[in-house]
Amino acid sequence: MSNKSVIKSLTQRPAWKALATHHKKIAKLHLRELFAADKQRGEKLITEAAGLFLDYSKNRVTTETIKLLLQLAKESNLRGRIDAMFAGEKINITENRAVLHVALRAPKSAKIFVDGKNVVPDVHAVLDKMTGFANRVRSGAWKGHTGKRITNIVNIGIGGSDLGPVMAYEALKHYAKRDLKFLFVSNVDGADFVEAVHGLAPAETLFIVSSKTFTTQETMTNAESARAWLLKGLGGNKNAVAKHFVAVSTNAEKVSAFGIDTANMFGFWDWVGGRYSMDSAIGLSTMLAIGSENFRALLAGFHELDEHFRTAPFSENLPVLMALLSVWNTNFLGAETVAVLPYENYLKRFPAYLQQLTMESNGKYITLAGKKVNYQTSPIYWGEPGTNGQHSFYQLIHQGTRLIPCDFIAFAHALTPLGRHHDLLLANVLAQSEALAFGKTAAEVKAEKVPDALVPHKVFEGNRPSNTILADRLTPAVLGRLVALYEHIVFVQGAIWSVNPFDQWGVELGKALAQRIVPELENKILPPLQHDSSTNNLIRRYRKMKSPT
Ligand code: G6Q
Repeated sequence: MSNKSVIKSLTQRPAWKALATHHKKIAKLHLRELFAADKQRGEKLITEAAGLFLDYSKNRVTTETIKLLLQLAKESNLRGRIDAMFAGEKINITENRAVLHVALRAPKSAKIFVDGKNVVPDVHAVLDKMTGFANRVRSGAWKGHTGKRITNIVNIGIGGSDLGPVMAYEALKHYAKRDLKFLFVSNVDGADFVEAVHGLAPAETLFIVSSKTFTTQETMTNAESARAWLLKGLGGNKNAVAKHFVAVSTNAEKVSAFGIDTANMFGFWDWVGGRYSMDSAIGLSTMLAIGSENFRALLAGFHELDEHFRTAPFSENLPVLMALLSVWNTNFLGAETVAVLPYENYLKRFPAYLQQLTMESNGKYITLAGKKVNYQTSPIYWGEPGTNGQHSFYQLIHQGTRLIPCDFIAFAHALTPLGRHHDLLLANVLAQSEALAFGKTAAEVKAEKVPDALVPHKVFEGNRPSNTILADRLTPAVLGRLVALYEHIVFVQGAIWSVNPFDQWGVELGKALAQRIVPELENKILPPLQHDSSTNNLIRRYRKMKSPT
């Protein structure tokens, strides 16, 4: 099927129809029955690539379900879509852009073209520039305005220019240079900035202003406050800015207007979407923390998973299978969310990172053809690290009225082994997926001599689907593979649902309305308000509350 060929709307694809019929047939099947019917199921519905082992046997599927889902991928022209992305075609059609985060981690020898130009040398030139800078800061060769070495690094950015860096810093803290302190400021709420710089010495502080556009309200407001804080702390000499501010951006003009020397600007390109940018120069704070070798290992991990995604048959392809299972759970089993549950404390920000990646990408009701969908698109992704979640919201996953498919992520080795902790952690993750799948019947509860009145409360229906991903240990390379895995899951979901995962028009309206409201809050004289009666009233009330006189 060529990339240009017309794809039927999703519910008209033969495989979709077949899946709907198939669903009726197997909807009542319990995971207990599926496992009883095939003693080897847990050894069959597995796949492994790039050091990630995936057990998807605890999903409510049969081999027929998988076959039909693979057929759906084919009818959705997934192959064509993948090839188009890797070939640098402008698949982000609403912004007329190529989508080439895969080029950010391509080896030097690779050739990836956008508008006839190989972009790989540019990618490596920026990486080399980042390396030179990171080495100077880490070694202390880079000095602040007063000659002191840098000990605090504050990344200022929001959305895609924040969530990746924060997540990666937390995830790879074990590999970080501990005499450097890293802080992340994103919110326009002044508390974020004030708390981040609390107790920091301006003479030892470096700000990285990370903004693709260099126009984002929150980031520019925080950057201005940072500049004022620095200048106040260093006696007001404007020359200090060049030693304490660097920028990651695509907008050299605005960077230079801010007072940052463009020699200290690290660039990227319009074919890198914000939420796909943690492995571009947006990862500068990550490289400063873990060093360039570890950063390159992270990129190599991404690339390994990219190659797997690009070349492995769909039936063994981790992102393809996980995406298809999520389509099954969402569109046929009616699941509304996916819980991502890493049993690795260093991954505590991974669910937050995935929220943007998944929901900003596929939270769309308009198809590539500009039509409204008649099916659900992205589920809500959320989660917390285990075992903490077990003592809060897992109750709902086990006995609530909703179906919550779970992705469990675990590692064979702890980065910080401590007594029995790791075996206990792993016992818990394995127990959770077992309990969710198989539950506990009334007969089993009664056999424990539970009083009759309590029996229904102690029954677990089970039949709750989950995936388990097991890897050796959380290294930079493994983090790269995990992030790439979810990036490509999102890509496959987008291809099935026929939406564009690479734009985000849905964030624009609120931004524009806020711009309009700012003067209505700030002006001394209240301008005539032309909102609805609720918004008008809230504006008046806020003004009164902030200055009662
Ligand atoms: C991500 C989005 C969005 C973006 C931020 C920050 O895919 O585009 O989250 O990253 O709005 O934008 P700037 O980097 O331009 O400041």
